Amino acid sequence: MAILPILTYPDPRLKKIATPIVVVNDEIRTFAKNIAETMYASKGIGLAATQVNVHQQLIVIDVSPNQEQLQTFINPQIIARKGEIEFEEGCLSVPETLVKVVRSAEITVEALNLEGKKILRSAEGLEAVCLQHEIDHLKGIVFVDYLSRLKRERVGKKLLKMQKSSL
Ligand code: K1U
Ligand code: ZN
Repeated sequence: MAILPILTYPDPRLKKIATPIVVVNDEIRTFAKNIAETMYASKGIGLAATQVNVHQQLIVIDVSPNQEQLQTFINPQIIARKGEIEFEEGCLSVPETLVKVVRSAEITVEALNLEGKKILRSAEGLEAVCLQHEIDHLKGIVFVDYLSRLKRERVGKKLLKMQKSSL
């Protein structure tokens, strides 16, 4: 297994649109293990392939209190939405930044599992928020894209400064 490097905003590779996975094979299953290990090592509750510079549609989440309920979604699509929820989100690609985002409160996601079988998952609360955040990553959307241009540029400058000072 391996811990993969996570891209940091405003890296332009975070804007790439991920392509669907055609065959769920051992290579995909190994990648799923590595991205899950990366999420746990980074103390995250989710991670999208885009964030580790793999532009294929795969996300992992674990919103359970003891982080013992890993869920992997391949080619996830939101097929139903209800209500609204505002949540202060974090992002492993945007360190030291929390942003309040309004999203759907309840969603149903259709995806493939690691056996390549179709699954449906209904989610609410933090799980729904996290799934929408990760599916956004696959579309090249980072949560700061919901901010005004001025605020987004401020976050970008702050992170570039942090990256330069850590070199
Ligand atoms: O995609 C990511 O960068 C992971 C991100 C997922 C996420 C957290 C919170 C709301 C939506 C999506 C994180 O795991 S950030 C770190 C974290 O564990 C966390 C931060 C704020 C609230 C709850 C958890
Ligand atoms: Zn994120």
